[in-house]
Amino acid sequence: MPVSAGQYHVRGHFGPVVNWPLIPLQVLTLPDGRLLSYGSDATGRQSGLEIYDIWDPKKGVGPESHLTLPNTTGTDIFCSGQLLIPSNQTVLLVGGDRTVDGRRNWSSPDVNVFSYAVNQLKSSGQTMANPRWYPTVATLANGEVLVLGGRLDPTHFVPTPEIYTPEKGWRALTGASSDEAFGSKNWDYPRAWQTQRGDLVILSGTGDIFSLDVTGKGSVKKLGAKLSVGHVDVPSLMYAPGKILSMRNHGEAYKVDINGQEPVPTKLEWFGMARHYASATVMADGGVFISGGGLRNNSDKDHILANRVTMIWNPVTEKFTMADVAQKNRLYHSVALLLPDATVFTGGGGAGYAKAENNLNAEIYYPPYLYEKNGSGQLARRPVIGSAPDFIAWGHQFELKVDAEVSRLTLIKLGSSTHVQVFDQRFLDLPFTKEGNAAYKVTAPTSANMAPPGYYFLFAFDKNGVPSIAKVVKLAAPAVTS
Ligand SMILES: [Cu+2]
Repeated sequence: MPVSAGQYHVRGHFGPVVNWPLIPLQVLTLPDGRLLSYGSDATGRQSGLEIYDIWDPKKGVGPESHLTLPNTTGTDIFCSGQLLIPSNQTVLLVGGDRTVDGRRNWSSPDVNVFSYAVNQLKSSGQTMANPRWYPTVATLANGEVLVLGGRLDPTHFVPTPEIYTPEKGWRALTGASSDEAFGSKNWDYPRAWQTQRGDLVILSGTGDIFSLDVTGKGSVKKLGAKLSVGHVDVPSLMYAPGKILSMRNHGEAYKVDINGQEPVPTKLEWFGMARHYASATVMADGGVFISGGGLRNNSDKDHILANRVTMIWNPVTEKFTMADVAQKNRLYHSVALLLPDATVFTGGGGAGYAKAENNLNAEIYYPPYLYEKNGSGQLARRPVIGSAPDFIAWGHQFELKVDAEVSRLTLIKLGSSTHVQVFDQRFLDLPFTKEGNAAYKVTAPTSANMAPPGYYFLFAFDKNGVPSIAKVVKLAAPAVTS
C-alpha cells in the first residue's frame, strides 16, 4: 500500500510510473542537469548497441523530455562502466558486451566518450589493455580514472586494474594483479573507494577487505578486518567521508569506517529482509535511499518475492525505516540515483538474464525533506540559491547567497549507477558562516582524496530542513578556477 499524504513528510512519496524509451539500467547525472541512460533497445531487449537516451527533467517526463539517439560506435555498451571526466565535458564509457559466434556476453576493450555539450557518443580511438564486462570505475584524487574488475571472456576474468589519464591514455597496474581482490573471486563491479590516505579500500563479496595502492605499478594487500558474505547483488556506498554502508546477505548490514589505518566494520541493526538487487543512493541530506530488490534471486519463480517497500537509512541514528512503496518490481538491472532537484530517480529492471522484468519505465521518489512537516502532504517552499560560484577549490572559501536562513550546506558528487552500484558518489557537509543579509562564506572540502575533482551538487537547507534545488559546482585545483 502506498503511504497516505499525511505520511509524505516521514516516508516520502513516489510519483507515477513514467514511460522510458529503453530500460534505464545504467544512468548518470550530467552537470547540465540531464540524465544519461542506456542498456536495452526500445523493446527492452538486452543491448547497448542501438540507442541511448538523454532525459531533461526541466521538460517534464513526457516524450518531449527525451532525446533518444542512435549508438553509432559499434560497441555494445550493455554492462559497461561509466564516469564523468570533468576536464573535457565528456562521459567515459569503458568496456561492454560483445557477441562472438552468435553468443552474447563476451567482453569489449572499447573506450567510448559521450560529449554532452554536443550530445554525441563516439569512440575515443583507444582501447583498454583488457576487454572488460562489468568493470568498476572510480575518479582518483589526481583526476585519473581507476578501472578494475570485469570479465575477460565467459570463463576468464581481469585481475589487473588499469588507469586512464584523461587526454593521455592508459596504463596497467601490473604490480597489483589479484584474483582475490578484483579478479576471478570478485570480478563483478568490485566495490572500491579511495581513502583519505590515497589508497583504495575494496570490499569483496567474500567478506575480505583489500587495500590497493595505485602509485607506480601498484600493489594490493589483504587487510585484517572482515565482513559477512555479501553477494554481488547487494549495494555498498560511501555515505559520508570515509564511511561506507555495506548491505550484505540475509538482511545484514555494516557500517565500515575506512578513515583509520585498518577499516573498522560495525554491524548494524537488521534491516528487515534480504534485498537482492536493491539499489542505494545518497540523498541531499545524507540519508541513504534503498529501493527495489527481492527476497532471493531474479528468476521467474522468485519474481513474486520482489520488495516494493523502499527504505531510508539514517546516518545519524544508524537505523533503517520504511519509506514509500513503489509500483514496479525492480530487480536485476535496476537503478537509483539522486537528481539535482533532490528527488531520486528509480528505474529499470530487466534485460538479459533479468528478462522476467521489462521495465521500460521509471518512478521518481520525493524524499520526506521536500514536504511540509505538518502532515498536509504539500510540498514545502524551497530555499533558492541566488548566487554561487561555478568553480570551487580545495580548502578555499567561497561566497553563497540564499534567500532563506541556511541551516546546512551539503555537497554531493554527481554519481553513476548500475548493477546495485553507485560509482563516484560522495557526500560532505560544508562548514559555513553567515556574512550578512542572505550571504554566507563557505569552506570547500580540503582533501582531494575525500572529495575527488569533478562536479558536485551543492544543496542549501533552510531552518525547516528543506533543500534548495542544487547548484552544480566544479571542484578543482585553484589554478583552473580563474
Ligand atoms: Cu548486467
